[in-house]
Amino acid sequence: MASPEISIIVPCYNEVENIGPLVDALETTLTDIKWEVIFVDDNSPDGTIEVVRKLAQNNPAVRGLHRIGRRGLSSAVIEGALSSSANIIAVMDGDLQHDESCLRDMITAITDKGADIAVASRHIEGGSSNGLSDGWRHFLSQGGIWAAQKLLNVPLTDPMSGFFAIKRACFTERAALLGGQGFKILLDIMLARPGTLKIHEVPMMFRNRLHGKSKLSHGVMLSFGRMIITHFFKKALPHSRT
Ligand SMILES: Nc1nc2c(ncn2[C@@H]2O[C@H](COP(=O)(O)OP(=O)(O)OP(=O)(O)O)[C@@H](O)[C@H]2O)c(=O)[nH]1
Ligand SMILES: [Mg+2]
Repeated sequence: MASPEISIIVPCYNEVENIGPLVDALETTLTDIKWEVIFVDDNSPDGTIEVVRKLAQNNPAVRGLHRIGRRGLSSAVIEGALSSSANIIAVMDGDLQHDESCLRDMITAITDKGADIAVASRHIEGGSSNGLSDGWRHFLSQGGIWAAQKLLNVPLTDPMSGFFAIKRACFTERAALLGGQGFKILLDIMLARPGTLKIHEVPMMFRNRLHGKSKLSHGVMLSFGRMIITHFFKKALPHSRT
C-alpha cells in the first residue's frame, strides 16, 4: 500500500460531533490524493478520542494521538506532525471552520508552484472571515494580524490562520526551534527562521462553528500577547535573554 502524500494534523479538544463529518469531508475532497488524518486529542472529557478510534478501526487513513496530562494546541500540532511521515504536513482545526477544499490548492502550491508553505487566508480576494463568532472575535483577530505584520514583520495577509500546509523538510528544520506553548503554531513556524520560507496564500471562506465551543479563553489570549512581546524583543534586542 502506498504511503500518504499528505498528513493532515488536527488538534482537537471536545470536538466529538465534528470528527466524523470532518473525515467524510476529507474523503469527499481528496479523492485522487493519498492522505491520512491524525487527530491529536488532549484526553477530551466528551470522548473525542473514542470516536477517532472507532473510525480508525475501519479506515487506515485515520489515526489518533491520545495525550494525557497535557493541554495545548501548538504542542499537539508539533507532536502530531512529528509522529507522521508524509512529505507534506497540513494543519487544520477540528471544528469544521476550515474549508477542506483549500487543501487541494495548498498541495498544488507546494508540489507544482515551488512553495515551502501554503497558508489559507481569509484576507485575500475570494476569502472571508464571516465565520468568526462576533465583533469581539473580529477585533481580536484584526489586532493579532496588526501585531504580527507590523511588530514582527510576518509577510502574511492572515498570520492568525490555523490552516496551512508545509513541506516536511521545512517543518523538521524548524521543529527544535518551536516553543510548543500557545495557540498560534503558524506564527511560531514563520518566526523560527524569518524570511526563509517561500509562501503561497490560498483564499479561504472561514465557516461558522456549528458544534462544540471555542477554546479561545482569556488565558489563551494572554499567552498570545506574551508570545508577540517575546518575539518583538528578541527581534529588537537579538542578544537579550527574553
Ligand atoms: N489537542 C488540543 N486541541 C486544542 C486545544 N485547544 C484547542 N484545540 C483545538 O484547536 C482547534 C482550534 O480551536 P478553536 O477553539 O476552534 O479556536 P479558533 O478556531 O481559533 O477560534 P474560534 O473562532 O473561537 O472557534 C480546534 O480543533 C480545537 O478543538 C488543546 O488544548 N489541545
Ligand atoms: Mg474554531
